[in-house]
Amino acid sequence: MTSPADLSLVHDAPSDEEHSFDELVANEQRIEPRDWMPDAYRKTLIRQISQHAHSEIIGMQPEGNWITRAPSLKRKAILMAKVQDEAGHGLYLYSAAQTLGTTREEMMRQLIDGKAKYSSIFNYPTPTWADMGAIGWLVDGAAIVNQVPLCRASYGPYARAMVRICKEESFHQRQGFEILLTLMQGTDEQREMAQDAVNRWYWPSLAMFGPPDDQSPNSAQSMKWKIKRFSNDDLRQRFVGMLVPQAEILGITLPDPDLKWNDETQQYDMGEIDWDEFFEVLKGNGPCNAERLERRRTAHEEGAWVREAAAEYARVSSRSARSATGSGMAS
Ligand code: FAQ
Repeated sequence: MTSPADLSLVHDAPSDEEHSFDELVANEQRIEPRDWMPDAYRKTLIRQISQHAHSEIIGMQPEGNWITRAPSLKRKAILMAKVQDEAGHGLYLYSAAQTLGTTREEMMRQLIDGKAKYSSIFNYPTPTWADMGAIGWLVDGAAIVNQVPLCRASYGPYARAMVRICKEESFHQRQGFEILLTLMQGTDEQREMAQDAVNRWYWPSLAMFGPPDDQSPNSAQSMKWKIKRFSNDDLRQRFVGMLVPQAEILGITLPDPDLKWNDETQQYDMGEIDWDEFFEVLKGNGPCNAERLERRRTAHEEGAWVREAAAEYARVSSRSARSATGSGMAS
């Protein structure tokens, strides 16, 4: 007869599937859509990848605001290409999330109903052209620091999507830096505009990395699964270390009086982030949350005819392809 102690052993022993999942992760190999994976791993990935996709799609809005007002044809063409890239990133990411068993419709429904999260950063306004520079330099800069390690995420479709996304983000960051550099070499008014934009975007870009490690409920498990490779605070620190020399080249002041090099820790000490503001933005109370969601909702409704037409076109094309190969006649 099996004793209760034996039963608990039987229950706790990892199944073959669990064992091979753990081995793949431990050996830095990739989990692919058809592999067995723990439910919680699947859920975490759907959560993170769909939030990331929504961020790219909502993230088109603050910059989309400037497409018609970019100061030259060249700037307009570059900005349009950047915003299109962001749409593309959203689509790769939705596709990666779909490989985990969720649907595009479900994800879009959650976004439109205000039930899904997207990055806090996209709830801030873009009142001046310099905001395009600050978004490129700071927001895309933060995105690169956060996302390069995701190219090594344990889930194959996510990691592969991130490789291309990071290449494009790198171009985005440089175009933002170049907008700010041009403004900083211009008139006093242009320099003030650039500094003002950096003053407004600096702290929200630091908050993008997520709450401090001791308030980040998902980090420890995500790092064990090798989805995340570094903690929120480590990446934030790395980002600040990258910004300081670039700010010097620009001649821009980072708006943190407590920012200074610490010889002992070999990194920058920095001031306190306003976490109350961050959590308010997450609750939907940021300066532009309502506007961003409303715009997405309207675009979704106005785009219904495009989705219907595309679905109909796909249906008719596959029917004519079937009848051309004879399979339509056989059925
Ligand atoms: N905003 O336990 P953790 C871009 C939530 S793309 C809103 O630390 P986790 C490109 C978090 O979801 C920018 N919510 O969570 C671009 C969680 O809530 P939940 C997006 C945030 O997942 C540039 C709760 O707080 N990038 O910029 C934020 O381990 C220019 C507790 O947090 C990505 O999505 C936030 N900032 O770490 C486009 C990268 N931070 O889900 C246009 C992939 C945290 O439990 C223009 N994502 N939360 O209800 C990640 O690396 C991670 O998901 C983190 C959060 C680091 C964002």
